[in-house]
Amino acid sequence: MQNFSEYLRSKEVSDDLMSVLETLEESVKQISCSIIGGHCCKNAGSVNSSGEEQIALDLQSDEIITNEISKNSYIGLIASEEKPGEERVGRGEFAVCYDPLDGSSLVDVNLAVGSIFGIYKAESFIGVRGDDQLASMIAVYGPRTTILLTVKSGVVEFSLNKDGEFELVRDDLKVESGKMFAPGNLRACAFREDYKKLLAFWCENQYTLRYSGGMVPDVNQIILKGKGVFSYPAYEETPEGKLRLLFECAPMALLMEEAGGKASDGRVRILEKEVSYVHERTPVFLGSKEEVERCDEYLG
Ligand code: AFP
Repeated sequence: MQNFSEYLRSKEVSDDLMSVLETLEESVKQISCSIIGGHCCKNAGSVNSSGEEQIALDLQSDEIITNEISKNSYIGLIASEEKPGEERVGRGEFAVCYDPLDGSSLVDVNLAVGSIFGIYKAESFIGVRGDDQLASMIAVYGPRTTILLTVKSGVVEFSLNKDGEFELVRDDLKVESGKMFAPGNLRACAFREDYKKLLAFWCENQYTLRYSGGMVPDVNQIILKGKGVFSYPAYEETPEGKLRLLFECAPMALLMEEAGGKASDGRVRILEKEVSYVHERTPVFLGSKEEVERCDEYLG
């Protein structure tokens, strides 16, 4: 079984990018420990730049990643969902954006949560597109701690073993067709006939519902099962949608497209959208080609 570094070497990833990814791998190991440690479910008494209540684990996860990144001179720029804006942290040419703990409202009810990372070479995140990413990865803190990674040559899964090593457990993951849906933001149905009609299609065609309220485990499931669609549309109350382009949608979109799926905002590819503000939100539809095209048809 290849470990994380052996896999990267086998893909001839450059030494500097490998070092960056190993830093993020180490962060994930530490976050996994802090979640299992069970503390920090309490509210931190603060809100992030998106106006969302922070729990102590959000802040602790952010601190773990920021601390590990500070030791890596290849990384010069960071942006975190838990920080107000991008921060220059050195002269390195790599830029890492991350949602340190996505699904924090699920921690206290013991549901799976995750971390999301996008890796670029950029002087600023303003103006980048998801297509500019050199790599992206998500970590899932569930019964097992796993990582889905792409270095733009397919998608692979690693699992943290009892020796504290991530080992490669699945490679060349592909998303084809299949009747599974993860429909977010059902509130929008009160305002959007088109979303109601799309949901009716899925229900009338006996799709299997798989929605946890955590984007990371929900998208992870679609990639591992090789089928399905995750939807989170906008509506009057959230005209740009809820999910963040830079921290959540672009890294996931890269994984989905590398697995042969699609990712759109209902009109354009997520990976083509230029970031104009680090906390910018977007509607998002991720999954098999067929299902995302259906979302575009119904909602575009
Ligand atoms: P929290 O981080 O507040 O738990 O939100 C999780 C999330 O950002 C994403 O992981 C989910 O897919 C989405 O929000 C769920 O949103 P709804 O609560 O509107 O279903």
